Amino acid sequence: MEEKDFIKEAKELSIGYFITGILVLGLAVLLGFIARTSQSGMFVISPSMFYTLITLHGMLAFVGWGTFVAMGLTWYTLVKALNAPLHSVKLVRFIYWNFMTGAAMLIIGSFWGGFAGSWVFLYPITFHGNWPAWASFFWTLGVILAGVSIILYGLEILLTIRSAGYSLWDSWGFESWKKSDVNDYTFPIAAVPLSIIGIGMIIATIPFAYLLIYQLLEILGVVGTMDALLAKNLLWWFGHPVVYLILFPVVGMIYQMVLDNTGRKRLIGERLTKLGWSIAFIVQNIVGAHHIYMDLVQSAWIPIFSQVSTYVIVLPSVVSLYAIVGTILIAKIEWNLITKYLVTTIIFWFLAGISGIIQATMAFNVFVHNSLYIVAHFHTMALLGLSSMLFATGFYIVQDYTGVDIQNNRWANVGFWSIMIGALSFTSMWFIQGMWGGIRRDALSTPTNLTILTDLSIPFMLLTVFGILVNVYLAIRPFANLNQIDVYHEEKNPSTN
Ligand code: HEM
Ligand SMILES: [Cu+2]
Repeated sequence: MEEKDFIKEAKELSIGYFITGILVLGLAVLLGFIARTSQSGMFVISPSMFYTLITLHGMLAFVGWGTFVAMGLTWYTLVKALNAPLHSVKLVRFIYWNFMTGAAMLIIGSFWGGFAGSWVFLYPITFHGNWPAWASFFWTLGVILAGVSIILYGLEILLTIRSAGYSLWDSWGFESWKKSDVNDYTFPIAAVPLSIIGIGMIIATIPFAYLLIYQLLEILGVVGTMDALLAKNLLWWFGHPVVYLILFPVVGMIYQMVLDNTGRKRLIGERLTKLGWSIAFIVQNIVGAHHIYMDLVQSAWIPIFSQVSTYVIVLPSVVSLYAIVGTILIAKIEWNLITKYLVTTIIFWFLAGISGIIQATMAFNVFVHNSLYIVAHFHTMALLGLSSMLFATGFYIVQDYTGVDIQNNRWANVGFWSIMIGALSFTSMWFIQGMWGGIRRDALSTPTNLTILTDLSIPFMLLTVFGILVNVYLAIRPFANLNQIDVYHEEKNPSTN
């Protein structure tokens, strides 16, 4: 069957984001590795260099790879699920270039200017480091540009859904409130998480933008200082949902891939799943205060409310896991590198969810706040879990587009197992160190840190970095070989003449 032009176009756009993002990831993990090696004392960099490196590592890995590629792979998933063209290809290109400009400013501000306020740069740290004001300015402006791209991303999703003729309420899962028979549902399930994150990001980015613009004006000396607690609330209002900017598109990709792969039209438990998403529609934007339980000056109702709402937001994850695993179990899924990454995502999404619930519970948060336990939790989620699905979808599209076989490349399994073994090992060490009292962002690695585990983690981090570089190679190699393509296509669809 001839592929529709708009699907091909969306695929090209998604590939552009994916290839750019995976190159950024390759650089980001090298920085993380250098930082950890310095903690182990093998070769020591200055504390200010250490903080610059982890600041940039966090921003590049999380935003430059994670959210950027999740956004990029959204285009293909959305168009495929709706079977309708994007609202504006021009806007999608603008989002890309605007984001790239922001990333360049972040790199200049930190590498060159020495900005090292951590990737969340909690107010007012921007004003108290040993870096010049211009570095803070570049950093803040870079984040603002990324924020503008994120708002436009949300808008483009909603406009695409509208121009395909669907109701937005249906796209947010509310169809399940009105109709009890799943066969009456019209909105494709894979686009539901995309629409939820679209509206979620438009709402979440506004308070954050206020904070950023305020900070920019403060750097310029136009306004005075802001209340620090208010600033932290504005930051975390956005800071938690931005994690969903990776998770929700990834869930959409999983739905779409499971349906395509099993040849089914619907998931098991689709009504329950849509009900779950309709709850996420509201709750996604009112959980962020669980990051500041330890700010004891905050009115007590805020952390209590946040703990409850965080428990509630677990629901869409639980019903999604049920729907995905159920569908895979009753319909046969083809077992290959790509579905192996998909299943890995499901496993670590679940496991990271458990440590997430622990952190979200105040009684435990007292012990793990700002410890390496947190670092272990989000690397389990972002690296082992979500990055796996970004690899899966990215590889799938590149393979499909170029016709070059990635999944049977002899390096493919080397990459997969290096990342799995390496990252599972080093995150486990962080979990133990965190429970032992090891604090995060510690340039000097204090004695409470079980430093033996810091040393032991180095070979496993090296293995992970190696695995990621293998994946970078696998992703870009097909473009070097474009004249040898079609071998894969022919093997897959032998010509019928
Ligand atoms: C080979 C893979 C990776 C290695 C070796 C690595 C290493 C590190 C290290 C050493 C730190 C500092 C921890 C501390 O506070 O002591 C860190 C922090 C962090 N990492 Fe990674 N990481 C990897 C992959 C990733 C990925 C894939 C993501 C996101 C998608 C990510 C996101 C972050 C973030 C957000 C921080 C916090 C930075 C901050 O505190 O400002 N990392 N990582
Ligand atoms: Cu959170």
